[in-house]
Amino acid sequence: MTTTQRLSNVTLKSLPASVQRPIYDRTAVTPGIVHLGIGAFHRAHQAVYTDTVLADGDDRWGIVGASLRSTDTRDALAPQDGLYTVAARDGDGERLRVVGSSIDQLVAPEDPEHLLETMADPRVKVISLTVTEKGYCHSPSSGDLDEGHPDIRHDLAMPGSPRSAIGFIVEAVARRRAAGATPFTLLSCDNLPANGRTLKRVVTRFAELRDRDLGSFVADEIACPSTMVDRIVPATTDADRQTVSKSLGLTDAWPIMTEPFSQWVIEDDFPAGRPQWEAAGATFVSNVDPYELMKLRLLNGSHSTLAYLGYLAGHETVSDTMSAPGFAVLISGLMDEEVTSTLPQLPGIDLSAYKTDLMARFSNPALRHRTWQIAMDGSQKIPQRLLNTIRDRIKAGAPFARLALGVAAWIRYASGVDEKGAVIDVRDPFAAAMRRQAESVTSPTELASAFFNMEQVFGTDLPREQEFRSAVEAALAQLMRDGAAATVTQVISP
Ligand code: CS2
Repeated sequence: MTTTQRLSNVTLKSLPASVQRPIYDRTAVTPGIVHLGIGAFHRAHQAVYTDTVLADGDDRWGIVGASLRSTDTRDALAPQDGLYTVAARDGDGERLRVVGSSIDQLVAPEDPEHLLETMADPRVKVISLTVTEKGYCHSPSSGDLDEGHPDIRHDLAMPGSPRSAIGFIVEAVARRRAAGATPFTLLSCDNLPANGRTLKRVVTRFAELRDRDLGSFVADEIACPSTMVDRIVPATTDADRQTVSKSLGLTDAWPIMTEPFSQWVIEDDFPAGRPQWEAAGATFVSNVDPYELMKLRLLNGSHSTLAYLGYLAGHETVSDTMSAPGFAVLISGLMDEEVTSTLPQLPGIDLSAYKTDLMARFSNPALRHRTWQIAMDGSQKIPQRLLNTIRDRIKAGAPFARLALGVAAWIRYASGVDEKGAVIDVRDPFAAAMRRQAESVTSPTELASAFFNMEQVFGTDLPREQEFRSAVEAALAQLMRDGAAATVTQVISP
């Protein structure tokens, strides 16, 4: 048992001088942002930018965070007055920063009314979200609200005590509207294509299903700027808790592990006002789409490919995978030969430097980023990370063998049994259905066909493309015959 004191407002002053900490008066900070989904990613990203804004003297932007399910984050942070450490690590060492922007932590299912009241507070100008892809209750291939989703049906039946982020947002909009308060801005910080527009589409549809007028109000009055968010944030382990607490000389129940790199590109559309996040390094633009495509296709597309193939080849982390034979060549080939030509030109962005940085970030030896963690929720991720790129390649009449291998590796992984015959703990909203499909087939071609029938993932267009079917089937057959490690070393430039 540890005998050190807990990190808190009172113990802050005992931190070693090397640890950056909030130097502003936290008691003067008022709530300006409600963030839905206060997981590790939010705490390593938006909360850090906002901490800088508060340190610059604008105390209107305290973050009230809400977890939509579990009590873990609140249980860890509340005894620490919301303080926690961000540890940025690479081969050169570690920098610790205690972040103070989280001023309250709520657990939505414990008291939905309290969260709704907070969202309706006129001082709150921004509702931001990191609820992961599946939190949007939409079809990943079409971007439309999934009206049959159990949480959506629940929230339509009981709008005053919602479960989903979408239900909370629309009820809060309705309450502010009834009270004549200015509407807030909705800020999606998830890895979805056109995340702001996708959010707007699902909330507008949900509001319409509640009542026509409310639907028009959301469509006309609620700004939903899109954002591109980037920072690699592996899950915290008990060993991380111990080493960080030791460096602090105080116990931090939930430090966040990350890399030094951080990027945030945001569309500047905040009618109710916003924090000066540019002071913390964010970039404001009029259209985020090209940045988002670049990041989703190069970073996330490579990440998912590394995760499925790396896991199947027996590697625990992304950096282990990157140092195994063939993987770095495969990933740089995927980025240079198959993804880059699908990206629009971005003035001021040097794509070669971006890709070189990505290779270094994936290889960061200090980040133990598990392939299993990235492999989660593939059905929600594959469309924007790999399939849309493949669509563009098909349109251009260009080859896409490496992208097809990434898709095949996902199918192989999601079928639920690894190369040694052991069960894979597949975490995905469709896990059970995918497992059943895999069990009912006998050949790679049948397995691929069974997956192609998932319209929410592949849409109706891709399964009709013979070129697509053949490329994925061939890669899947090879993976099942030779295994992932050997397949990776055999992929050559087409
Ligand atoms: C990762 C991302 O878990 C995953 O699916 O690909 O979380 C990735 O680390 C971030 O998008 C980096 O910004």
